[in-house]
Amino acid sequence: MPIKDIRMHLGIEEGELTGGALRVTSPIDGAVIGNVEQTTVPDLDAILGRSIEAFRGWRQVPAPQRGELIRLFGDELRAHKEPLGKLVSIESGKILAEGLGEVQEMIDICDFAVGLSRQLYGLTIASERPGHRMMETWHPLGPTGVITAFNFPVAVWAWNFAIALVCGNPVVWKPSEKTPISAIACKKLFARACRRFAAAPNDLLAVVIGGKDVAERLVDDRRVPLISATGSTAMGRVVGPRVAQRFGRTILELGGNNAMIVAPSADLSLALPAIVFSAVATAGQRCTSLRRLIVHENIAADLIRRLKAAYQTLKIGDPLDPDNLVGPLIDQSAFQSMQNALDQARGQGASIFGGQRAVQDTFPEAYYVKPALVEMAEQTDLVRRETFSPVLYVLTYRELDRAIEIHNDVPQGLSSSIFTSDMREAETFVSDMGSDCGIANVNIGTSGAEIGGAFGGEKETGGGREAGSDSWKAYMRRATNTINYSSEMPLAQGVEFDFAKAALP
Ligand code: UN1
Repeated sequence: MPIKDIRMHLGIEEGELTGGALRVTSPIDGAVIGNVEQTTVPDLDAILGRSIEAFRGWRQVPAPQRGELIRLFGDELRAHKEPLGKLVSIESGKILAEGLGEVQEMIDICDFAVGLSRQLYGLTIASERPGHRMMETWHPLGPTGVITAFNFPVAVWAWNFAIALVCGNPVVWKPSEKTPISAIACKKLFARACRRFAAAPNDLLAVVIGGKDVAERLVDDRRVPLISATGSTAMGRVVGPRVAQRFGRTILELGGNNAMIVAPSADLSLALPAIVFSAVATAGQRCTSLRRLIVHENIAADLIRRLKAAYQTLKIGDPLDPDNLVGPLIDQSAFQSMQNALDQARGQGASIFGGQRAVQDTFPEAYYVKPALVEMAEQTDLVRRETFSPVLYVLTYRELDRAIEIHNDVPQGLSSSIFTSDMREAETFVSDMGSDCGIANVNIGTSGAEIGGAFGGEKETGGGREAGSDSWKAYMRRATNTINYSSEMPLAQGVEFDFAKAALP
């Protein structure tokens, strides 16, 4: 399906992709796929004003009805899964199966949010005073700023959007400058859902396309009580303090340096596909991509041999061709940082398999690479750093305690896994003494999390949680209500306050 057909299927007008100042290229071949208009700072100011208006109306719509709008949006996504998945592949470079998977992840979170819209539960709490009742109520927060990265151009936004909307918050979305067309498409699909839903105010969703100036303005604006930002730790270091400065809230989902421990009892017929998928899918450009393999020394040689054999046969090329499993890196700078990391590893005595540029003859303007296996003698600062590309460092261990120590000895804390058939090892890994990450898996890889769980991680990963479980609470404000239905006015903590001395009229 050529881009023109995709555009038409998704309801994007030709004029929306021409004449703008932001040139969008596909990482598949470097071809220009659109020139998109950017949002200016004054535009953003007006957009935020309209978002506040939308909030005033939307918070009055009962939550289960808000869920109905998300149900309709989920229907649009189901109906447009194919063209949207293709667009995601074209704009981000991930293989089509993963592009479609990303849209499925959007559909899943919509379903979750529909159910959630009837489950925004608060607690009731026993009051210490007679004739009193305490309860918690959850209220919409206000416009939610969502900043997303190129690697998951639509799913991560959808996690935030679907939940924010049922919680009663409009969304102002700043997608990556590398993937704005996917965002425009999502806006079109949401507009279709809104047309089938009379109670939807205008401006429940705004897409702001632009660079640093627009992002900074969004982050600093007091009208936006919550900023949910996904991207690098460097970005989070700027966003976090700026939002904190105005006492706003953040959900930060930043870098990962995800590891897998492979124990002697591991079923290697399961570990191998899990490693390959986690390390090379999305060309190693997932937050959850597997970056470190910590293998027991007794099985390391065998596992590395089998991994090399698997890596050798991986088909690299056009992500729209179903034969290929590895698409391109997003751009030249991603390629350069991968090569820099490999050069440094070489300087540290590593043995490197793969890592070279691939299919350059077919795609001279694009950056395809052979995924790399890098055997390191120890975990150096280079290994502790996240390089957003398919580089898998391999380390060995003798005792599980040491493996867990190596595992946790990185600044990031997103995803982790252990392959073992030993129940003691598995339970230790997910215990208080085990992985320090937000996601800790047993006998599956580090990537490809389901939306039902809370997604996010610790340390430099930023601490935020998105998607399932009770992540919704971050999108609402909690009020504690104490209700007196007695005819007395007792005070808490048993305080005796002699009102007679106050001569109340
Ligand atoms: C991301 O890379 O920012 O767990 C999100 C996964 C996907 C989401 C990744 N479900 O790999």
